[in-house]
Amino acid sequence: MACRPKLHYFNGRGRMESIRWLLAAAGIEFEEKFIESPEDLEKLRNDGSLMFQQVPMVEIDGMKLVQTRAILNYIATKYNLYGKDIKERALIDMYVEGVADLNEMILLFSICPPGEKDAKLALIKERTTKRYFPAFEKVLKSHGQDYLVGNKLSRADIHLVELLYYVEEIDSSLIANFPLLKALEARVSNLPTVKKFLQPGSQRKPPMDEKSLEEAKKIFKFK
Ligand SMILES: N[C@@H](CCC(=O)N[C@@H](CS)C(=O)NCC(=O)O)C(=O)O
Repeated sequence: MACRPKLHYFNGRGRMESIRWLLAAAGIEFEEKFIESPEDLEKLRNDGSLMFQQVPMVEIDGMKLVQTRAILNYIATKYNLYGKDIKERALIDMYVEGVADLNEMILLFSICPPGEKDAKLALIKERTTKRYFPAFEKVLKSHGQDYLVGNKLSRADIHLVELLYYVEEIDSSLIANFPLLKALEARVSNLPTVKKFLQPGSQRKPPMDEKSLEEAKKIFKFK
C-alpha cells in the first residue's frame, strides 16, 4: 500500500489549507507534521527538505514537494481532478487562479494589522460581489451543468467551494445573489469525501484566531 502523504506546516489554515481540502475531496488520507516553533522550521531547512526554505512542504510518492501551486497541480493530476484535455485544463487553471486571487486577499486580511482591517475588508466585499462571484455564477449559468468544467468535479470546484466557506465566514449575505454558487456549494459539500472533511474533528482548520496568529508570527518571523 502506498504511503499516506505527509504535510509539513503549522497547525493553521494558511497556504496549506487548500492542499488539505484537495486531498480530502479526493478521498486521500494524509498525515500532518506540525511545525510548532522556529526551531522545527529551522530543522527542516537544515535537513535540506525545503528547496526555498519555505513551507508548505508535502512528502508524497518519494518526493518532498514545495510551492503550493506545484503541490496542488500534482495532487489534482494524480487524482484526476484536472480536466480531460488541455482545453479543460486551461479553463480549470483560469478559474483556479481567480479563486487564488480572492483567497490570497482573505489570507492576508487574516494577518493584517488592526488599522488596515476595515479598508481590506471593504475591498474583499467589493471584489467578491462585483468581480469574482458574478464571474463564476456566469460560468455555471452559461452551461447549466453541475460543475464548472466538463460536467465533472474538478479542482476548480473544490477550490471555489473552499473559498465560498471563507467568504461566508466573513459575511454570509455576500453569496445571497448567487444561487448557482450556493447550489454548487451544496452539491460539493454533499460529496461523501467532502462531507466527512466538513465534520467536526476532521483535519480542516478553523479560522485564524489571535493565538494561532501569534504562533505563526513567531514561527515564520513576520510582523
Ligand atoms: N510561493 C510559496 C510561498 C510560501 C511561503 O510564503 N511560506 C511561508 C509560510 S506560509 C514561509 O515559509 N515563510 C518563511 C520564509 O519565507 O522564510 C508557496 O506558495 O508555497
